[in-house]
Amino acid sequence: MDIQKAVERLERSLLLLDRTSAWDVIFEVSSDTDPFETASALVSLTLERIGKDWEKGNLSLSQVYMSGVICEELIDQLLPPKSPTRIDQPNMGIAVLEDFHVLGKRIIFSVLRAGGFELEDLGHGISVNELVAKVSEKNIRVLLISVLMLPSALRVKELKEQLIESGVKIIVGGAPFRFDANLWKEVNADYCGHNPADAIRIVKQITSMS
Ligand code: B12
Repeated sequence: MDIQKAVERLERSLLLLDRTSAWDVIFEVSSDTDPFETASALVSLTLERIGKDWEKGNLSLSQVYMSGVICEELIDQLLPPKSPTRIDQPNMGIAVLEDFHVLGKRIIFSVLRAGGFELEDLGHGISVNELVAKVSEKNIRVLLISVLMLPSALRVKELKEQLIESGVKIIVGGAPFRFDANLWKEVNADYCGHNPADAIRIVKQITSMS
């Protein structure tokens, strides 16, 4: 199916709160070769479009909210199961720093676990100090950070400063890093990814180096 048409159809279904037709679009798209990857990309593109329309004042926040809720339900039904084959790796964790946009973290968490990686879900809406405490308590060596708001993205710099001595590697992802391609370097992150495939590639790279 043409992805642009699928985005338009999914957007219409979400704004009408029509779960059945939203599911139909996802189902048709996910019959391709990599079902979860295609469906999560479709959800990201559609929510991004809805976010832009909200920014222009064409939609209300409640419409964005309900679209997010329905997408969470759809993604939950599609999430790949944890792989029984485990990979030898350093301790890893994932969190949404400060903000409450949880969908991206949920996708990255499941995709990595489906790929055989073990990682701790360190939560969302978490402050820099709380996260540093959790990282030390659980001896995390690779930390994945998902943020959707610019102020949260900027806090990564402070996080890195507090973790620099322990040598924890930070991988960042989420909308602010897509909007500004240099932001990850400005906040001193070690790596930046834009989708689940990037997350797997970067984690494999770090694992092969350790
Ligand atoms: C849905 C949504 C909401 C929902 C969230 C529902 C939920 N349960 O998560 C609700 C309605 C609650 C919401 C609230 C708000 N939102 Co909002 N929201 C969005 C929207 C439209 C989509 C986000 C989303 O879920 N996308 C789908 C997921 C799957 O995509 P994703 O998170 O980007 O993740 C993918 C990749 O980025 C990547 N990825 C993500 N994390 C990571 C991490 C790693 C390590 C890697 C490798 C990859 C990776 O992989 C994922 C899968 O492909 C965005 C628009 C946008 N362009 O993103 C605005 C947006 C993020 N929101 C915004 C704002 C301003 C708000 C509010 C402040 C609004 C308000 N006035 O109250 C609040 C703040 C809430 C808070 N404190 O966190 C702004 C942020 C602007 C900015 N510059 O900071 C945006 C960009 C909209 C806009 N264009 O202005 N929001």
